[in-house]
Amino acid sequence: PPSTISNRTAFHFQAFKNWINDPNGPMYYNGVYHLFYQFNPKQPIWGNIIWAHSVSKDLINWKPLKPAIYPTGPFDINGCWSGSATILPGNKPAILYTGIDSDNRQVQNIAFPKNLSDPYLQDWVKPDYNPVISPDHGINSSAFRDPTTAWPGSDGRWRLVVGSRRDSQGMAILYSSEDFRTWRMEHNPLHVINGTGMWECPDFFPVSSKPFEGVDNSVHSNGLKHVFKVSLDVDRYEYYTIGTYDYARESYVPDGLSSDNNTGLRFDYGNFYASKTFYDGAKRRRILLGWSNESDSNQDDWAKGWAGIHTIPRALWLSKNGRQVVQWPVHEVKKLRHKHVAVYGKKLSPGDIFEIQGIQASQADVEVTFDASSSLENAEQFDPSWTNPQKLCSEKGEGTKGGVSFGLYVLATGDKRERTSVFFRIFKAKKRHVVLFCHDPTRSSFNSRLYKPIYGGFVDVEIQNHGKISLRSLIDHSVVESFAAGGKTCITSRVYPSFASGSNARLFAFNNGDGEVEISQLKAWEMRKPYINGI
Ligand code: DQQ
Repeated sequence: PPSTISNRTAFHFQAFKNWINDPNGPMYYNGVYHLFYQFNPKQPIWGNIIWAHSVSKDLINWKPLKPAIYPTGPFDINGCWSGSATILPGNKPAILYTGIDSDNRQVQNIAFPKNLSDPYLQDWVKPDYNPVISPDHGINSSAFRDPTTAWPGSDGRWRLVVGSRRDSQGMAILYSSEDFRTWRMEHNPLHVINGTGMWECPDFFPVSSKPFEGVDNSVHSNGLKHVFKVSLDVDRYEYYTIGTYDYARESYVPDGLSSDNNTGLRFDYGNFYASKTFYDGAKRRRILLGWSNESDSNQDDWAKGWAGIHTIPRALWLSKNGRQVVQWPVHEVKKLRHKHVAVYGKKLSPGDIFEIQGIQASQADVEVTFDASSSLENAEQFDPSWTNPQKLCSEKGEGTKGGVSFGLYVLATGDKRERTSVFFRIFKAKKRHVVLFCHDPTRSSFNSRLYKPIYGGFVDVEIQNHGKISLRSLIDHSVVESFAAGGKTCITSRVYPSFASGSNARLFAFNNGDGEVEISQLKAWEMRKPYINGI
C-alpha cells in the first residue's frame, strides 16, 4: 500500500501542501517568532525555490503568511536559497540569503522589512545594490551559499560566513563589513577541513553551559565555547564540533575533545539536515530547527501532495562535561499533551513485549526510564574497532536477541508485524559500559517503495554507575523523534506505516536481552493537533 493521508504529521511544522526543505532566517522579533523556509509553491518535489513565511507566538502554532522572498531581479532570478536573519542595532532585522543569479551563479543578497510597524513583517524589500557578496577571488560560483547570522567581531565590524568548497576542501569563507552593505572577504576562512566537500548551511554560535539556556551571537567572553556545524552535501548528514572562537585571529579552533576524536558529532543521527539555530531573546535560549526529508518515493509524494517537515524546535546547550551539546524539545510542546497513561516498576523478563494501552499512540509524546542494573552483567563485550554506531545498529538490529537490549516499538500494529524499533543496546568495554541507541524501521511498513535506513548513535553516559537510561520519543504519524539520556543523543526517522496509523497505532516496550530490565517509569501522552499553516 502507498503512503497516504494518514501519514501526514499533525504537530510538526509543514506546509499546507507541496515541497519544503531548509528552515531559513528564524528569529524572534517584537514578540513574534518568524520562520521562513525553502518552498516550492507548485509541486511536492524540489524546485522553483522561494522563501515561504510563517509566524508564531509559541513555536508550535504557525500562521502562514504570503511568501517573503521570491525572484525579482537579476541577482536572484533563478531561485532564492537558504540564509539567515540578523537583528541590527536599532532593532532592525536584516535577511541575507543566497540568490541564483541570471548567470546561475550563487550570490549573497540582502533584504529588509518594508514596514517595521507591521507586527508580522510581511513585505521584504531588496535594495538595488544587491548582490552584496559575489563569488570573486576564484570562488566556485556553484559552491557558494547559505550565509549565517552575522556577529560583531572584536574590532566592531560585522562578520558572517558563507559555505563553500575549494576542490574537495570544505570551507566557511569569512566576510566582514562596517555597514552591513559593503562586505570584504577576509584572507583566512573561519574554518576549513580537507576532504569534506561542499559545506552547506554552516552555523556558528556561542553555547551556554547552563541547561536550557542560550547566548546571543554577539556575546564575547573568555572561556565561552562555540559550536560550528555544517551540513555535508557528500553524505547528507550534519556534523558539529565544540571549540573556541579566536577573536584576534578570526578563526575557529575545535577543542578536539569530542568523544569521536573530533571528526564531528551530530545534532541528530537520523533524517535531519540543513538545520539552523537562533537566539530567542524572550526566553534566553538557543533554538535549533531542522529539516526532515521524506523517505518514501517521489511517486508517494505526488500522491500525498506534500513533502518535507521540520523537527520540533529544540533548546540546545553544552553538556556538563563540555564534550557535546544537549537538546530538548521546547517546553511549549507540552501544551499539546492531554490524555495520558503511566507505568511504574514494570519488570520485563527476557523476550517480554508489554503493551502500553489507553492512548492513541499515532500522535504521542512518550517519556520512559529503563533500569537495566540487574542485567548489566549480561552485556556483550565491546570491540573497540566498532566506531560506527549506525553500522553497529544494523549488525545488531532490532531482531537480535541476547546481551542487554531493550526499548520501544512505536507505530506498531497489534500483531507487531508493523513496528518501528527505538532501542538501546549496552556493551561492556574495558573500564565502562558503552550505550548504543538505535532506530530500526526495517519492519515499519508494508509499502515496498520506502527508504528505511537504520540509524544509530553512541550515548555518552556512565550507565554502570546506576543502570538507568531515559528515552523520550515524539511520535507523529510519519515521524519519530527520539531523545536518549535527556537529549544527549537524538535520532529522527520518517516511517510510513500501512496499517499502524490512526487508532490502529500501538505502543509497546520490549526486552530482547538475556536479563531482566525494569520500566522504572513511563508516561505517554496523546498529543493535540496545533494549527499549522492552515491545517
Ligand atoms: N538547500 C538550499 C541550499 C542549501 C541546501 C536550496 C541544503 O541553499 O545549500 O534549497 O539543503
